[in-house]
Amino acid sequence: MAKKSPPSGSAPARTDSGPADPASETTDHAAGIKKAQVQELAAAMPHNPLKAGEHGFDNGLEPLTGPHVAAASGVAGASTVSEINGTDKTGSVGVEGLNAAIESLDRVRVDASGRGLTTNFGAFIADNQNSLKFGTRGPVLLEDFILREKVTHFDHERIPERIVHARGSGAHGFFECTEPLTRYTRAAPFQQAGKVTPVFVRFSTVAGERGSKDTARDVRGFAVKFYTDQGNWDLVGNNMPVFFIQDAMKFPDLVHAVKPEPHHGMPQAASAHDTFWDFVSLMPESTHMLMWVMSDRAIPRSFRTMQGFAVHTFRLVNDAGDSVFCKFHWQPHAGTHSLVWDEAVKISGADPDFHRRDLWEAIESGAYPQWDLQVQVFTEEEADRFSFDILDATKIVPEELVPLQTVGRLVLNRNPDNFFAETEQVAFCTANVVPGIDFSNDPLLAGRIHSYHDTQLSRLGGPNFHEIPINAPIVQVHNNQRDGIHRQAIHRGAVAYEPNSLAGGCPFQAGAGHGFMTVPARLRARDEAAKVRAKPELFADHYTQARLFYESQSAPEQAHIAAAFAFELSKVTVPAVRERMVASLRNASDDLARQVADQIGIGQLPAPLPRAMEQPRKPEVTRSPALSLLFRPGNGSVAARKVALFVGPGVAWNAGCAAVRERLVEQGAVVRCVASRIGPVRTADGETLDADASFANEPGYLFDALVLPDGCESAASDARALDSVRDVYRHCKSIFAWGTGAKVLARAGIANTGEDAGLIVATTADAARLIDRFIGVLGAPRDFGRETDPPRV
Ligand code: HDE
Repeated sequence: MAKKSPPSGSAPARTDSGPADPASETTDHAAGIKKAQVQELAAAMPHNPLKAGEHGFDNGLEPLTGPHVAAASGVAGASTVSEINGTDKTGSVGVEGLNAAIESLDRVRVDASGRGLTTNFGAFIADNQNSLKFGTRGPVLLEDFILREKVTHFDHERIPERIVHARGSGAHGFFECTEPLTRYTRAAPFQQAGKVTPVFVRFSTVAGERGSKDTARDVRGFAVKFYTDQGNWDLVGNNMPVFFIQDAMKFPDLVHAVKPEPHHGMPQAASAHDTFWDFVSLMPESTHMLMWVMSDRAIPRSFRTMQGFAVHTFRLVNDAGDSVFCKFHWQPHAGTHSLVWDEAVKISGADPDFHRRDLWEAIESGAYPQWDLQVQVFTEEEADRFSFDILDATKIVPEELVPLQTVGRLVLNRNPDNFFAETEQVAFCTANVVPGIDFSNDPLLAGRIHSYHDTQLSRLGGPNFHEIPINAPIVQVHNNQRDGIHRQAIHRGAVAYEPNSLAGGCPFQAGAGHGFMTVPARLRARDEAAKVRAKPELFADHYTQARLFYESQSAPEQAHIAAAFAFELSKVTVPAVRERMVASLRNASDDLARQVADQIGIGQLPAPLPRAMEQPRKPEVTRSPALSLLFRPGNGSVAARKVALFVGPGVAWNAGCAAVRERLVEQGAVVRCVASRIGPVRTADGETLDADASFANEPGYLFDALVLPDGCESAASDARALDSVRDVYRHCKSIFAWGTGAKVLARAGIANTGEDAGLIVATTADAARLIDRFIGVLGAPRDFGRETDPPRV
C-alpha cells in the first residue's frame, strides 16, 4: 500500500501521540520507519502467551520460552533514528543469538606507550610539574582545574577494604575441561574435552587487613571466577574443606571474634588472642576446622602449593533436569607444601608479600601454577546413608568414601595489568552460578548467596559493580535493570520492562531450555515440612571428623598441630578460656589435649566438655591418609623453587658451583648468589662474580634450600650467614654442601650424621654427581626427621 506524505507541520519524530490508523504512518523518513517497525512488533504480540502457563506447581518446573518477535531492523529498538549499529560511535554489537559471547577485557586496557598526558576528559596537559600561580612566587589560582582534578581524584583513590579476605593476590588464566561431565551437568565449562573457559583467581588471607602479612596463620581464600559462555560462575572456596560454623547466622560473630579486638585494635592478622578462643571454645562445631587451622595447612609455602575446596555441597544438574550432589576440589600439580611456624613468623618480617611475590614471579617466569579440578559426585540416596549430614559445612565427605574424579585443569598464566582495577575490584559472589550448577540447602551457603552481592554495594559503591570490566561476563547482559550510580551501559530504546510488545518482547525470558533452573527439591522428612529455626540432628556430631583429621596426620604434622594450639592458647590471657578449649579438645583426642595442656602449664586435664551428641553414628572412615599434606607430594618439579647459593671471596666457582647452578636453573629453579653485600665477589679462579642478594635483604628463611659450595666459608665470617644456615636447617629444608663449604655447617653447629636425606655433604669431586639427588629432595616434601622440640640448632 502506498504510504501517505506527512501532513505538513507534523513532526515525524513525535514523542507525544500517534496516528489512530497505523497505515497512515509515514515511512519516507527514518523516524516513520522506526514507528512503523515498532507498530509491527507490537501488533505481532496481541497478548502475553506466558500468562496462561504461569500458575501451578507443574508449570513451575517447566517455564516456557518468552514470546519474542524479530524486528524488521535494528532501528526498531534504537533510542534515536540517527543511530546505526556497529559504527565508531556505538562500537561493535554482539553476534546475533540468544546470548553470544563477545570480546574480552582488551577493550578497556589502557596502554599509554607513546601517548601524551591528558586530563580525565581528554585535554592534553602541557605542564605536569607546576600548579597555576599568579607569577612564579604568587598564590596558586583556583582556576587550576588540572591541579584540582588531579588532587580530587587522588583524595578518593581508596575504597573500603573487604570485611574479610581483605589481603589477596590474583591472576588470570584458563580452565580446560579434560573429561566432559555432560552426564551430570549442563554447565558450560564441562561440555567438551578441550573446552577452554577464561578465569580470574584471587587468593587471600581472611583475618588481616589489606596491608597485612601473607604468612599469617589463617585460612586462605581460593576464589575462581569462570567467565563461561553462559555467564559468570564463581566458585568461592578456601584452602580447607570445612568451616568454623554451620549457619550464616553465626558469621558476624565469628568474624568479630577473630578480627583485632575492638578496644585496642590488636592483634593484626592473628587468631592467637582472647576473643577468638573464647568464641570457638563455646562453639564445639568449630573443632574440626580448628584442627585444619592449627595444622600446617594454615601456613602454606605458596598459593601454588595449596588445595582448594568449595566447602559446601553443591548440585550438578543435567539437560534432563536430573541432579546429583557434588563437592569441588582443586589439587595443585606442585603438591601440597607448607611452611613451619618459626619460618612463617620470620618471613612475615622480611617479606610480608611472600605469597604475592611468589605467585607473581612464578607466572612472570613462565612456571604457570596449575591445579586439577576434581569432583566428588553422589546421589541424594547415598547422602541419606552417610553418618554425617552433607549440608553441614563442618564435615568433609572422605575421599575414601566417595572417590575424586578429575574433570579439568586450571592454569594461571597471566598477572593482572593493574592490581586495583583487577585484584581489588574483583567481586566474587556465590550467587553467580550458571545453568547446570545449583545450591544445596546448606544454611551457611544460603547466607553467602545473599552476603557477597550485598557487601559489594558498599565496597564498590553501588549496584552497577557488575559492569566493572573484571566483573563483567564475556557474554552480553540484557535485562530491564536501569540507572544507578556509575552506569556504564547505554541502553537503547524506550522499553525497560517485561512483558512488552514495543520492543518485540525483548529481552525475553529464556525459558527452561536455556535459562537457569532451580532443582525442584521436594520436602521429604517431617522435620523438613515447617518453618523453624533449628539444625538437623546430625549437625550435633562435633568431634568425629575432628578426630579423623588429627588421627590421619603423620607424627610431625600432629606435633605441629599440638604446638600451634599451645602457641595460640599461650597468647590467651584468660586461663578459663584455655581450660575450656583443652576440655573441648579432649572430645576429639585425649592425646592432643594432653600435649597442649603440658605445653601451656595445665597440670591436671579438665573434664571433657559436655557433648551435644553422646552417641554419634559410626563413621565410615576412621583414617584418611588423603588428609595428610604428605599424601600429595606433587610432581617433583623444582620450577620456581628458590635456592640460596652462598658465595664469598675465594668461592670455587668453576669447581662444581657453576655446574650445580646451571643444572638447577635448567630445571626451572631460581638461584640467587647470596653474600654479605650485593655486588662483585672475587672467585678462587680470579674471576668476578656478581652477588645478587645479601644476608640482609634475602635471609635464609626466604629460600627453599641452600647450597654451600667449596670456598664459600669466607662468607661465614658474617654471623648473618650462620643465622641463615641455622634457619634453613631448623625449618627442615635441604642443604647441599661440598668441599670447604661443609665447614660452614660445622660453624653453625650442624652435625652431619649421614642419616638426614635433606643434608647432602660431598667432596668437591662428587658435587656434580650428587646434584640430581639434591634436586630430588628439593622437589619433594620436607623431611621433618631432624626436627626436635625445642630445636637443638
Ligand atoms: Fe566468605 N565472604 N563468607 N566465605 N569469602 C567474603 O565477600 C561470608 C565463607 C570467601 O577474593 C565477603 O567480597 C559469609 C566460606 C572467600 O574477593 C563477604 C559467610 C568460604 C572470600 C563474605 C562466609 C568463604 C570471601 C567479604 C558465612 C569458603 C574472598 C568481601 C555464611 C567456602 C573473595 C567479599 C575474594 C569473602 C561473606 C563464609 C570464602 C562479607 C556471610 C564458608 C574466598 O561477603
